[in-house]
Amino acid sequence: MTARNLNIDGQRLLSRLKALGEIGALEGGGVCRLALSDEDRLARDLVTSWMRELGLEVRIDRLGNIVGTRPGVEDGPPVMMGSHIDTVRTGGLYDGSLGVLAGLEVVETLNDAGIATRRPIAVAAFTNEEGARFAPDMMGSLVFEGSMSVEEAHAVTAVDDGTTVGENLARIGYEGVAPCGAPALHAFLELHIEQGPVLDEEGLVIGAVEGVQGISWTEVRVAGVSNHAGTTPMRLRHDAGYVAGATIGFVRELASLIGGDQVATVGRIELYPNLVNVVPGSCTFTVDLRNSDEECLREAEQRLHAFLDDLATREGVEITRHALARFVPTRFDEDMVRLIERSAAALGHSARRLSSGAGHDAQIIARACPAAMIFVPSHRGISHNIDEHTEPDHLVAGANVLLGTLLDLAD
Ligand code: HGY
Ligand code: MN
Ligand code: MN
Repeated sequence: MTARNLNIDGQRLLSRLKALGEIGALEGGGVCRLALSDEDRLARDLVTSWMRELGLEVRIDRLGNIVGTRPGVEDGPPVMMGSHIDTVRTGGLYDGSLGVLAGLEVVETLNDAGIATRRPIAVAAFTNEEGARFAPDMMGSLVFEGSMSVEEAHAVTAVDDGTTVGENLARIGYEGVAPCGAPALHAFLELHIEQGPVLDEEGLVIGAVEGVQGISWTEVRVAGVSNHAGTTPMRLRHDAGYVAGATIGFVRELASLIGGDQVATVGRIELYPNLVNVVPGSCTFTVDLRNSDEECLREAEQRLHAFLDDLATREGVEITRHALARFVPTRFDEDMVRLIERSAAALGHSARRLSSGAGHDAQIIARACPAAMIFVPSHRGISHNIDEHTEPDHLVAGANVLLGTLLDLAD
């Protein structure tokens, strides 16, 4: 059998996605597999067992990044496929998992067909892509690629229980010994659900992703004065909750003001003491700003900072800001984007180019080697939501485009 008329085994891919989705399964659907949680450990155990069954050499680095490698006819830098298996608290079955499991499916298809590729092939599951529990997002690929030190990452504390990345890696038994940084890779491919509405609305199957928009995450801490909700006249208040509320409204207007594809979200908010009859004395909230244009993103950040400075004076509170994550817009390798388009056309799948609204490991690995992404549609553009859904045919189509593109790169 030649490599050209190979197809992945769709049922096998779908059953692995189902099996992985059972780890952290939520009542009523969806998945909660927060980074370095017990559910993440179980998922890691399952994925590494599959890697070993496929004969891959499994390597775990000091941040728990998992890489399974299949030798090529020649030595040298591998072509890597991969993504992440951690999820947000209200995650779906496919965000991240598809990219890792489709990589395993490509390997098993080549094993079944007895096909050896010229270059080695690797499949990666990067630690903590979501950044929901430990910021920044794409932490694992940042450390794997070398932009973030493993020591810095180990020291990051969780928003939920204050424990560190290092403590949790040790607790779940995934602090490996392999060094991090400066990986030797020939190319990197990530298959991922679009998580937006474009492919679904246009009735297309494959996205050849040209790049990822810029991302700015800020944690804002407000120190006001808690006081009695009934006895404190409005003129005497220093209301931390009001600052959060005003900012939520401000960022919505900021997105319209900046225009284009600017998006803005206050996703996490904690009031203290969070009681019905107490003026909030302190508050912590996050602001997520994104734009495909770096200048516009910078303007959005500057306007947010000016708004908060002015609000602090007017409300008589103290506001401190802490950058949780900051990524400039990324362009993927044009030749690889073309390979993806060619592979989709060869399989007869409708396709278009588009940019990614979500952050991905590929945008970090693109700093170490040529990288690109393949998207498949998200039903009604929904993701980071338990109703996240992608048609099985589309999942299989994406994995076949991954196989075709991988073979172009590995031979
Ligand atoms: O936030 C993101 O874009 C990604 O899901 N971590
Ligand atoms: Mn993802
Ligand atoms: Mn995600």
